[in-house]
Amino acid sequence: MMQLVGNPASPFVRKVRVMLLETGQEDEVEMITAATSPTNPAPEAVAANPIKKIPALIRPEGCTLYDSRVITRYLDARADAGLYKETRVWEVLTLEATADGLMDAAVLMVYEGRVRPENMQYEGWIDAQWGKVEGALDALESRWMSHLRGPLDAGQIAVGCALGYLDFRHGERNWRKGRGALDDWFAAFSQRESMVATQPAG
Ligand SMILES: N[C@@H](CCC(=O)N[C@@H](CS)C(=O)NCC(=O)O)C(=O)O
Repeated sequence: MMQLVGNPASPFVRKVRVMLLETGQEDEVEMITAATSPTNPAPEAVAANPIKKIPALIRPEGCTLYDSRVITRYLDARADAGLYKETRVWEVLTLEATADGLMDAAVLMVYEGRVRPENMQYEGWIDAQWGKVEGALDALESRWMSHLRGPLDAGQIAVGCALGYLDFRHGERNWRKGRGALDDWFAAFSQRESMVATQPAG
């Protein structure tokens, strides 16, 4: 049985879990919960990934996989699910990279507040990370809506998890303002069983 080192609060882990549900592979992976942070890495994360991040996918045969983009692509190939369709694979990967970049910035903002001592926190740096989030949101709203509305793919899954993370950790920043198309798309996408089942809490 494969093992997923992860945590339900992580948007990168959620991407993998949504992919497992959407491709019918959820029963083939056991979840190993790891509470990790840059300054206090979980032993499970350290053992599975030299970069000490989650998710990592431990396979009985073959090397342990990281990071999330490698895992989602592997799971798609394993199930022959077509969520990285060959005819538009570069668009799908770029959309996924956009969502992942948004998540990276949004996660770093949370770490800045939680992991760094208060007198070492730098407002300008936090604002700059939020600037990246907004850049990604604006690109989604202005350039990616028709792709997002098309048949399900890995790029959409990543965007769904990224927006879910903004609601979870940065709700007060009101990402929906001026982005009505993306807001509508996310309202519908959030209703998918895979999204409902993986909603972060706490
Ligand atoms: N590029 C990585 C990012 C994963 C990531 O940042 N995970 C966070 C949790 S949301 C983590 O493990 N952080 C611990 C650390 O930064 O050391 C991926 O796509 O898997």
